[in-house]
Amino acid sequence: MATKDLSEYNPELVPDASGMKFGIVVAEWNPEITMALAKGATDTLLKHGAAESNIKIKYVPGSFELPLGAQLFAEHDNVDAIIVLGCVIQGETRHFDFICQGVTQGIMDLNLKYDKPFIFGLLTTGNQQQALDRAGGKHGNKGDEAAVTAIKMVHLKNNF
Ligand code: DLZ
Repeated sequence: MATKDLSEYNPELVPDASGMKFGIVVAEWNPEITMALAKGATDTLLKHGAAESNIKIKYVPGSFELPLGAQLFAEHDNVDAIIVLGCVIQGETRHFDFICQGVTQGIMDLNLKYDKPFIFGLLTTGNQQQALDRAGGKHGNKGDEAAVTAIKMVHLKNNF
């Protein structure tokens, strides 16, 4: 099965992001990956017109802390959307499953609780190379995809 290029999208279908405010929460585990995701997300938001002053970044220790970091943004800042970025790499134990499940459910719950887009930019890979491939490597950058999704969802909400 071909893997989608995460950085490939039709720019004509991306609304103007000027005036939109974004929070980005980045997990510090696997920093080589997550900082590349953060750069991808930020560059893409800027490319579509977001002001630098309207993009705020906070850091949490690991992916498991992403839902709370995102909730704090929703409660203490007037951002229009929150992007969470992390990378969980499968190890020998079931830790991977529990973290992925917790983050996935946590982010979904926040979307519905706050009536605001919380964008799921979590890489869940079998090894480091697969993560690098999706953090600016041969399969693009998941941060780009998350940023485009955030812009589209804010636009959707603003136009209901
Ligand atoms: C403990 C742990 C492990 C083993 N692996 C990862 C990982 O691959 N990616 C990641 O973002 N975080 C990992 N963590 C840390 C947990 O997310 C969390 O920070 C700790 O369990 C403390 O709550």
